[in-house]
Amino acid sequence: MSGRRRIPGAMRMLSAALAAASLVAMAGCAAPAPDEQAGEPDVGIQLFQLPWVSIAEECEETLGPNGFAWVLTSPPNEHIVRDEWWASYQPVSYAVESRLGTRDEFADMVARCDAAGVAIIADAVINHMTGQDSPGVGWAGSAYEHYDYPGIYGDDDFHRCGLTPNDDIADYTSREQVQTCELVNLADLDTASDRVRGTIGAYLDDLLSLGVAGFRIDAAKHMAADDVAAIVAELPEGTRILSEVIRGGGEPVTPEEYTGFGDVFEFTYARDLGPALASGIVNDPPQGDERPQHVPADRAIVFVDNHDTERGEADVTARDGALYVIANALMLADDYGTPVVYSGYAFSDRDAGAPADADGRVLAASCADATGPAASYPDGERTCVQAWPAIGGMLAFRAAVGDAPRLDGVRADGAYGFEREGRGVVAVNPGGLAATIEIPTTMPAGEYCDVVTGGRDPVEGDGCRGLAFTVDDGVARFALEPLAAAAIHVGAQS
Ligand code: LAG
Ligand code: CA
Repeated sequence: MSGRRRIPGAMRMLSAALAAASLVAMAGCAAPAPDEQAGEPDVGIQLFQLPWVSIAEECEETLGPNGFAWVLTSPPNEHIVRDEWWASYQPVSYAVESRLGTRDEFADMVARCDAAGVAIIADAVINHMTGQDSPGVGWAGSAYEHYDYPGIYGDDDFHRCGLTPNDDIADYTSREQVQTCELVNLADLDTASDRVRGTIGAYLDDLLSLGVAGFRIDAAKHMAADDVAAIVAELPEGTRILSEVIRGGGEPVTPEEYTGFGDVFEFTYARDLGPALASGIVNDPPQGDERPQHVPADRAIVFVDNHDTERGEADVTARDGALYVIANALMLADDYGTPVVYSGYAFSDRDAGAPADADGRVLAASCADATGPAASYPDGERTCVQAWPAIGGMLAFRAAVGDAPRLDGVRADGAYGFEREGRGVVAVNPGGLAATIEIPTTMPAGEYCDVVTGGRDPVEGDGCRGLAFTVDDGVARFALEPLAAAAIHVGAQS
């Protein structure tokens, strides 16, 4: 008895739309032979502040070929006219017209991504409207005031919590404040009202009519779970719902309240992974279904960082290059949750919008020829994480290991790794010294191409494009440079 326990594998729940994506698109190595144990694509990519025309191109050029199943877009609604990226989070109307593109461009994106096997999840900002105290005109020409959006919402449609001097949320231990007061002065919709629910529902239906597969529910914590549930209940069966509920210690509103009608972003995952990598000490995660501060695996959306945390709490971001690859490799090799990879642009000012033209339209950008990570990115440059060879390789690893259980990890020389039973092994060295690590495995003996550094050469018989590692006598051996990740799987023998 080896004493290696098995962590119960998580069956990932996927909507029909996502499951329909084709395995043929897997990249990083030659197309694997049909394999019953291989997994369905489930990985998403957040393409932050990327215009619709560019997302369409990414679906065809990088996302489909690399095996991504879905894209999380930035909000498509009409918004206030400002240069900062967060203008997107202040809706003026539900017209699908924004600095990221027109309604026609949005529809074209959805169709082209669909054809590439990639579903679209739209960021739905439905907790609030603008935070502007003075009247203004939105991106598509709609006039508005703080509590008046002609034709959509009037004064009666907003909460005025009356619990704090300026109606802003001040105390996150108060459920009533969190859900009925204003988040940074953003006019808070009365989501308990049937009228408001109907108006939000019509907006979501409109996006569904354009072909989206589902929604990220922005600021879900700031709406009662019952309110979100009531809105979601009117949507067609199978609509994917990803609620953003930032877990907060000692807060009464919890992510668990939002799991009855969809998935939730599990912030604890990155909060465990980031500091572990930054300190160079990685351990096995807590075991089984009882992971503290984690929603059940089949409800969790996991991420290394997102557009908020890369501007705040995240310990590891694209700025960290190789360490970021390690973080993503561990996440993509894991059996907990559905991962969403993040791709944004470099900045030194947290408010800085994506590069735009003189009228404020965000400029198109392509990652078709990108590699990475780069040593550094000048402000405004796209990180193009979706095109990094290591990320594509890890998506191929994930597809190859499918639902194989994650076994106990091994630590040696500051390196860490684990097996997905019989299907693949991942190893990382987050430290500054070279390390050697041996990980027991039931994979067949042989030489395997490391998918992080290139995988198998697509030209038959040409071996590996990058490194190779061997499995021998039931052990996978990895010699790892400082800040390196490596992964081998049964679909990529040399
Ligand atoms: C979110 N999730 O719950 C988004 O992920 C997050 O990016 C949004 O904040 C927030 N909720 C509201 O949708 C972002 C920026 C804020 C910005 C806000 C509204 O992180 O900085 O606030 O969007 O645009 C900005 C100013 C505030 C000001 C407010 C209203 O920073 O100082 O009070 O606008 O004018
Ligand atoms: Ca609210």
